[in-house]
Amino acid sequence: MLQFELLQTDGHARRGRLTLNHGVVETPVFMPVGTYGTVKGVLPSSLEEMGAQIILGNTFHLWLRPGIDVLNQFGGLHRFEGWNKPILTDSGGFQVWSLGEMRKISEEGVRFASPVNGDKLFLTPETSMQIQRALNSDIVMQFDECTPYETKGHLTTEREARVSMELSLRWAKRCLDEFNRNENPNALFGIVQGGMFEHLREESLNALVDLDLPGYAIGGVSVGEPKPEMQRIVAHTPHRLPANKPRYLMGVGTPEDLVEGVAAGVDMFDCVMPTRNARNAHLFTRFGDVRLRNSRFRTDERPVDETCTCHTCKHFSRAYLHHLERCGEMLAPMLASIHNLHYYVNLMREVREALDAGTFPQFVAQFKADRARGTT
Ligand code: PRF
Ligand code: ZN
Repeated sequence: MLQFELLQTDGHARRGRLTLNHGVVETPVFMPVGTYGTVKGVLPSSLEEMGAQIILGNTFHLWLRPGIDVLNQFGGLHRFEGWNKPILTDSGGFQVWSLGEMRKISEEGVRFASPVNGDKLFLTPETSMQIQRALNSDIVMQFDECTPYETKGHLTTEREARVSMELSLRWAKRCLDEFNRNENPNALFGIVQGGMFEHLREESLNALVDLDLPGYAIGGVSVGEPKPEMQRIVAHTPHRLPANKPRYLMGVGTPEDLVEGVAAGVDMFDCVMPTRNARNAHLFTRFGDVRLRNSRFRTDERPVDETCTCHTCKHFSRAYLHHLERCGEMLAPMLASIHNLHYYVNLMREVREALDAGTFPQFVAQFKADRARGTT
């Protein structure tokens, strides 16, 4: 079940509303990453408080631990992790790919040794669909092969990118067949691949559109390519996808990347950056980035961002966060994660409000000026 309503557009930018099995998602949206069935260090109630509408989970990790039997016992991931709103799960393709030399890819699927206990495992488009069915994810991602930017010291050639893209297409068809084998209240998204080659991206996109899936993602970007290369692909692909279906840019990126993505026609984003950077005391704010370890914050009574309404900024000073960080206290990454996720979630809320008001271009100009100003 999935319904997508386009409410407003400005150039390629879109304001939409996605209705899923577990609720409604206003787009553009940022989706916090909860790989192992938890957004690291953040309570579900905090996610709700900051306005998160949908979170991610990972097929690969949850298959290894706790395993399908436990997830079936709980009737899916929602009850297990205590999150009653929509969930999107990645298929495992990207995570298996990240294992590097540990895996062997064939037409049938990917063979690899479990990083947990060394067991021999085999993940296929069919098993990925079965696992995601057990997770009961509202949005199920196709099993794909993420084409690398570089392999064994050379840039991926057009030939290599085509072979990989065509494999992902055959896997998309197998995913759809398996997904449709039983009644399913959820929605399957295809993933456009094609490396850095625009004509391959168009071939991938056209073949996926022929499958008439309820949504589409752009994969294979932010995989080590230079920023201008990523920007070229993000400018090329989204607006070529069907206007009446949601578009998801996988694993991107900085606040600037998100705003650029919206302008290019993207509706959905996820990235580990807000939570990972928080654990390294790197905070995002309206006025540029803050590194909490800097000793200039030792006596600073101001909140991290004076315009921020997050729990961290409402209750704590930079001096206190700096202190927690220096002492290695658990609360430091927790409060930093709350602030960073709030920043990302709220950035997309501001984007939606600007699109609603017809002021998106002015918003983008102000966003860039504020971010470039830097913190004092
Ligand atoms: N495929 C899948 N998941 C992903 C990616 C992909 O290409 C990326 C690329 N940035 C992130 N996550 N299945
Ligand atoms: Zn804050």
